[in-house]
Amino acid sequence: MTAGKSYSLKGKRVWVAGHKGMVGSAIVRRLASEDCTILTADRATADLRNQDQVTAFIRDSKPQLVFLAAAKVGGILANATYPADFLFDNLAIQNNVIDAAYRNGVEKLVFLGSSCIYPKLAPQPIREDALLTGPLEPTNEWYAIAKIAGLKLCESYRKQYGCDYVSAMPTNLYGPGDNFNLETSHVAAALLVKAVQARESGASRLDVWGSGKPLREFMHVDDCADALVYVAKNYSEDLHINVGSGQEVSIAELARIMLDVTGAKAELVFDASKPDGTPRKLMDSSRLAALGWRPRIGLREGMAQTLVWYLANAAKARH
Ligand code: GFB
Repeated sequence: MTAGKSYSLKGKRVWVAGHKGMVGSAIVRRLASEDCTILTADRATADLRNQDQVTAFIRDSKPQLVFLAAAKVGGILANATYPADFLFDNLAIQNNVIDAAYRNGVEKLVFLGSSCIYPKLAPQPIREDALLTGPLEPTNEWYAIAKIAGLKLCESYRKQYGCDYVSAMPTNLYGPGDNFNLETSHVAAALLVKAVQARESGASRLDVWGSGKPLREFMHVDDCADALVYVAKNYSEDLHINVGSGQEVSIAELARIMLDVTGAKAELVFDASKPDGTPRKLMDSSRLAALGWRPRIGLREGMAQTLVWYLANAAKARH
């Protein structure tokens, strides 16, 4: 595969939209070792759902590269509970940022999507060309439709205006800065919190939503941030690119890893009243590998590192 033209970050003004989120904050950490100026905007400066505020921020701060990591995100229950927010807020954020970027001469933009853009029953591992070949998983179709619109918006600005705007689709992520709220979080953060609580309380059971059978591919957010910077530098094609780790486990296996990592002694109890979601979403990330990028952080090692971060940071905030 041809890598397309390469893009240097040297001396560039780089806006990380969504710098307070798990992915955005990891991109900021990663960019610290690049010779570039990092720009951020908190919500008081620019509510990304507001077109005028986004336009003013981009016009005044003059970024040359934008990482669009800002989004309304959440786990399987949050997606089902807030479908309007997941669709409307995400459409608004990406429309505002991508269009204002174009109108103010932003040279390069990396839009972040998600592996949930693919059909529920896509052939595994999922290649980029599986997009729009079948029905979506109902538990996250609102978020998926927003993200599909976002990647198509980038593609359309490439075609119509010649913008070097690309889209990357990360797999399920975890790590420092994750959302550890049990109602709205993704599974990795939720099971980490539950295992810590079981260890602290000596509880004999740990509740796992659904059957425990769905398979998920997990990637540490620092690997993801490294891949996104690599994509910014080395990828320039119309088609979006998968960003996966190849590390796939069942939810039950993930729960057992959490028990091991935390030292909790609980028994896993599966709650069939909660949804399983899509049975499997392992991405084929061979196009990214062909560009020369590899993940570095193993799942168990990454979870242990996240536990240390959680105990030093988020756990304190809960008490
Ligand atoms: O991570 P998760 O919320 O979302 O759930 P998805 C993954 C699997 O873990 C599901 C199970 O089968 C859940 O039922 N699970 C078990 C749990 N225990 C828990 C728990 O305590 N909390 C949570 N949250 N899940 C998301 C999409 O899908 O993937 C987003 O909703 C996004 O839109 C993201 O695309 C990457 O992996 O099913």
